[in-house]
Amino acid sequence: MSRAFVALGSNLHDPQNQLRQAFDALAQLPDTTLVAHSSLYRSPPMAGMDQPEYLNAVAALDTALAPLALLDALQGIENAQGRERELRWGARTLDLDLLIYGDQAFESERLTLPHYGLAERAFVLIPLFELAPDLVLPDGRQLTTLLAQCPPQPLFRL
Ligand code: A4P
Ligand code: MG
Repeated sequence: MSRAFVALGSNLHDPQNQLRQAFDALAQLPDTTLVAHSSLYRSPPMAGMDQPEYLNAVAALDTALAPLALLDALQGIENAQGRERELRWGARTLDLDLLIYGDQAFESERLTLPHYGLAERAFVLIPLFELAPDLVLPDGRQLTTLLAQCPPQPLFRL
């Protein structure tokens, strides 16, 4: 079993319901336990894009699925909740990003671990801190250090 962290984001079609549905779907993945999920957080879209506000959260999983199998499963949940891929960074019903998988650092066309945006995104770091305040990344950086260095962003806990 490996401990994995998944970032959830939604800014279309009732985001709160999208995230609740996604927690249920994560809990039903094969060979996987949903250990915990964070509070939900509201924030404006990154980079001042003209889109509705986002709701974000992070989930902790214990899983026996290999990283690429877990990514397949996450994309299956996105698709089941009506995700359409048009624009990069476009508005979406549900985005599931695999943030961390155990202590693995991994780079391929389909999967980069840890997730490339982790360190710059308060809407990822703060809910992750709720679940794992002592987390250390595979490269040895501490979550608390990333949080201290993250540019300030508006974020409201529901
Ligand atoms: N991929 C590579 N590594 C990973 C990983 N660790 N986890 C590949 C998940 N996917 C990974 O993702 C594009 C490709 O990344 C996938 O095919 C996968 O093989 P996608 O989900 O299809 O497309 P995307 O979501 O548009 O791209 P991306 O890079 O996930 O978008 P971002 O960077 O997550 O930005 N503002 C706020 N406030 N909150 C948000 O949640 N989200 C975005 C999306 C923009 N602005 C936001 C938020
Ligand atoms: Mg994504």
